[in-house]
Amino acid sequence: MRIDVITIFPEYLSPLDLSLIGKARQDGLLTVAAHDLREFAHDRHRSVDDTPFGGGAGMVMKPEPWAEALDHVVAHPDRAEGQRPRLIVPGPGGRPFTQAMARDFAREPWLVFACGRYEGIDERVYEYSRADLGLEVSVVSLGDYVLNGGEVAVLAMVEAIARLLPGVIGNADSLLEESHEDGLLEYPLYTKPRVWRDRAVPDVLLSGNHAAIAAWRHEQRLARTAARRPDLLHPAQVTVDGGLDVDI
Ligand code: 6GU
Repeated sequence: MRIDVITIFPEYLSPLDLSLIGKARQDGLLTVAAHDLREFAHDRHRSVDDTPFGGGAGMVMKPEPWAEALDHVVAHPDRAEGQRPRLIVPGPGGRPFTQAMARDFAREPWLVFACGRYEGIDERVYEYSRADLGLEVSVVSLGDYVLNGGEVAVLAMVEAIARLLPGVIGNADSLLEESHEDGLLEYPLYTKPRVWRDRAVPDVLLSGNHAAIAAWRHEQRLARTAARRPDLLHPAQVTVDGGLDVDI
C-alpha cells in the first residue's frame, strides 16, 4: 500500500517511522510519503490560508496550493496507469471512523490524506478532487471533539489501517480477538502472578475448563459493552432497566 499525506507540518508524521509501522515500511509492505503543502504556495510568505468569504471567525485554507499539491501527488510517477488514490480528509465534520472503515481502506492500494488546519479547506477543493481528478473523497472524523488539525487523526487512522495489511502483524489471529472486530468490547485480561497485592485472578481462568472460560469471557464482554458502550448493543441484549441480560 502507498500512503501520501499532505500537511503544513510534515514533521508531525515522524511517529510513522517507529514501531510496527516503521517495520512495515522497512519490510516494503507500506510506503508513506509526507508532502509539505507550503511547497505549493508561491507567494513571498508561502501562505496557505485567507479570510472567509461571508465573514466569520478564523481562516480558510486556500484552494490553489491544495490543487497543486493534489495534482502533484495524484500524478506520482510510481502509480500504475490509470490508478487513482482514495482521498481521505480528516475533520470533525466527517463520518465517524470505524474498524469497518479501517478494513475498507486497508483493501485500497493507494490512500492520500489531506490534513486541514484552521477552520477548514475551501469547499471547491473537494469538488475539484471529485470532478477533475476523479477521486473518491471521504471526510472522516475520529470522534465528537475538535483537534487543531488532521495530523494526529492521520496518525491514528494510518495505524488502524496499516496493522490490517497482510504481514504487518505477526500473529494474524490476534486481529480477530479484538474490541470492535465483532461488535463487542474485549474481555478483561490477567497474567501472572495469580495473586498480586491481595488481588486474585478470577478462579474460572485457572480452572482449565475451556467452555467455562469462554462463557465467562463472553459474559464479561457483554457486561463491559453494556456499561461503557450501550450504543454498540442490539436492543435485545440490554434489559429495560439498563442492566445486562446475559442469556441473550
Ligand atoms: Cl479527523 N480532525 C480534526 N481536525 N478534528 C477532529 C477530528 C479530525 N476528529 C475529531 N476531531
